[in-house]
Amino acid sequence: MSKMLFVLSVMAFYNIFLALFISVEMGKVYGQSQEYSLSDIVSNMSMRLDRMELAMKDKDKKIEQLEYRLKRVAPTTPNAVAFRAYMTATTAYAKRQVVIYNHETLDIGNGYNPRDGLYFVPSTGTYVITWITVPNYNDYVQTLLVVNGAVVGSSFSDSEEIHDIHQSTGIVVLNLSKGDHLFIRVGSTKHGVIQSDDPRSKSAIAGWKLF
Ligand SMILES: [Ca+2]
Repeated sequence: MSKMLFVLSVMAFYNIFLALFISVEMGKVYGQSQEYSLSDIVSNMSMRLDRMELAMKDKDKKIEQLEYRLKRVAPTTPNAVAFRAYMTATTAYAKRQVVIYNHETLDIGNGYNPRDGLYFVPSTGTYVITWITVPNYNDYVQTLLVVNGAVVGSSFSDSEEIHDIHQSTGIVVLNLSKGDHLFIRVGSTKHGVIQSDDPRSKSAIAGWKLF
């Protein structure tokens, strides 16, 4: 009986040992597979981040190159309009006479005529019109911007009480339609001539279409 008990005890001990051994080994394998899996994920994410970082650097470089090219290439607008002309000599104008800026330096849109000082609007849009008037010493002159016969802007240059030049600049932003015409004319207040001999400042007109 005791021998039987001994054999049973040995068998039970063996079974317990076997179960423990298997569970420990399986635990090792399981643990290792968990470890590999996490490591793989981290490694994979790290590689992806590296690739994304490289791609972003590449895109940054391309954006930088495009910005550089944009700075070098002048914008081209099919409907661009701009003009500028100035007076080449000091001229005596009567009251209400149209001022003629006889030297055209720019006329994109072909709207300005340097022979009569009239500007015909080549395309409808919002425009900036500006003009500089330089009075002679001790002179004064009012100049007006006239569009389709209506005064829409005024500027007054006044050196009356001093032997000095006090030029004035008028600037008007307005909507214009194709075919409208405009010019600068002398107002009802004036004394003397409009100067344009001095290279330091010339009487001029300029305009451009904003949009
Ligand atoms: Ca012209």
